[in-house]
Amino acid sequence: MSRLKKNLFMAVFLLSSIFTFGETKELLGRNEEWKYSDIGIVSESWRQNNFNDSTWKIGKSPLGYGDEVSETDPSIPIGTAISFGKDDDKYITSYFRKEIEVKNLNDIKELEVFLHVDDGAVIYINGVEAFRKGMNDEIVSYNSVGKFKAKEETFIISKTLLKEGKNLICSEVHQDGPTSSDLWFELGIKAVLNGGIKSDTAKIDLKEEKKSDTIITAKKISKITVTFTGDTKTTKGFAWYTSLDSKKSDLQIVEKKSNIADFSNPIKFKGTTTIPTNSKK
Ligand SMILES: [Ca+2]
Repeated sequence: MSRLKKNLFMAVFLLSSIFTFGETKELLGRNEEWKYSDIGIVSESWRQNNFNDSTWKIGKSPLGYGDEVSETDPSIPIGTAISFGKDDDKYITSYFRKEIEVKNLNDIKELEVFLHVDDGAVIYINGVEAFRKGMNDEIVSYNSVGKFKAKEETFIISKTLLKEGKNLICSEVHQDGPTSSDLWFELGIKAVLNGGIKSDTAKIDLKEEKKSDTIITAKKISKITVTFTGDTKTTKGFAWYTSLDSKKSDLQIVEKKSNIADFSNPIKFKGTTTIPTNSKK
């Protein structure tokens, strides 16, 4: 293998390894059953482990009312229609509880979360707020209104609130007002696992010895371009293309020693994101 070709192979392999959403394990499916309260205000201890939710109802997700199918993906029907009180004076907040089982916490690097909420939500893991969408930064109460304009998002959060074994996930979903016509709550959580990504997650076409525009098929990365300037042993430029729902991605580089890349001690770079003029999606 010529030096140039070898360099190119290394560069492209390493680039294919930046994908940090790589190997995941589902912790909470988007269509699982939740316990829920749809009767208005609840006790302040509703999101604690020792709260007695035996009188709460049980329903399959997505939960809500006013929409037969998801507004962002019409192939997803509502799982459970919940109550809302009076039509012109609906309950502002509805409450949801779910227990999940976590095994081998040490193998988990971080969490990939999907949330579709109408109109806003605060999510707690084991009684502590993990994140919120569509709610301002103030302390939330039953009467706090929200508006998550994007409606759905997939994003990464830290695993620090998780523990080995049983974990309690709680969500309070807020309407944007008492006459709002619809409510939607759909949450999924995947564990992003530590360790390497198998090299077969990226198929690299090296038959054509292109110096740039090398196309790979990897999960969620549609294309990587490599730019060579000056001494190729020390300097390379690259851009990677992800879909618009990847809000940001960072680059990790490791030396390839076998077919498994070891990411325990990578060189890390922060990337910048822009929408290219030639590929707007
Ligand atoms: Ca609404």
